[in-house]
Amino acid sequence: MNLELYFSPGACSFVAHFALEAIQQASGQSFEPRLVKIHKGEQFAPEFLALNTNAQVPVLVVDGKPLTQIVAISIFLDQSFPQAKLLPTDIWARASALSTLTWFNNSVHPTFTHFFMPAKFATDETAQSLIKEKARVDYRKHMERLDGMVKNAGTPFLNGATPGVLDAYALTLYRWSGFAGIDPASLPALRDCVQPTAAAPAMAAAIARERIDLHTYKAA
Ligand SMILES: N[C@@H](CCC(=O)N[C@@H](CS)C(=O)NCC(=O)O)C(=O)O
Repeated sequence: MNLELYFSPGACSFVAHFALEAIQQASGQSFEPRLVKIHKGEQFAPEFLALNTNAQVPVLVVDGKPLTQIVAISIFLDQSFPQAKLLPTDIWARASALSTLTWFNNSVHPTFTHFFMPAKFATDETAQSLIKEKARVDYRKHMERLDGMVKNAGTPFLNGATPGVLDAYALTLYRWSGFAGIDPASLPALRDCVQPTAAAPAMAAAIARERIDLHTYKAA
C-alpha cells in the first residue's frame, strides 16, 4: 500500500501522524510525510484543494486516493493495520472510543478553532473578541470534562493499556489548552497522562518530526 500524509505541525493531523508511526513500528508499512504550512496558507494552493476542497489537514492519500476527516482516517487505518492497536477491539470499548473521538472532532476541536481563528466566524473585530472569549470559557469546560474522563478511565490510557488515536487527539487538545491560557495544574489527570503518552515510541517519533513541545502554557 502506498501511503502519504499531508500534515501541519501541532495541528489535529498529529492524530493521523501518530497512527502512521504506530503502523510503521508494528508492521513495517511506511508512509511519506508531506508538510503543509497552514500558517502560510498552503492549504489554499490548487494542488492541495484538489486533494481536500475543505482546505484542511489531515489528508491521507492511499494508493493515490485522498481520504479526509480524522474519524474516517482512524477507522480506515485501524481496520487495515489492526496490529497497531489504534482503537480498542472489544465492541463496546471500541464504540465508546469512537463516541469520544467524534466528540473531540465535532465539539472540542471546533471550540478551539473559534478561540484560535475567530476571524473565520466574524469580520467585525469586536464580534471576534467576543467569540474568542466565549470559546475560551467553553474550551475550559470541555477540557475539564476530558480531565474527568481520563481520571475515571480505569486504564493507563484512554485507548486501554497502550495509547491509541484517542490519546493522540487528547494530547493535541491538551497542547492547545495552553495556548488558550488554561493552567495544566487545573487538568491534573490529563497532564499526568499526557507525559507517558508522549513518551510512547510512535508518539515520540511524530512529536520529533513535528518539532512540537508539550508545554505550551505560559503563566500570565
Ligand atoms: N473535521 C476535520 C477538521 C480538520 C481541521 O480543522 N484541520 C485544521 C487544522 S487542526 C486545518 O487544516 N485548518 C486550516 C484552516 O483553517 O485554514 C478533520 O477531522 O479532519
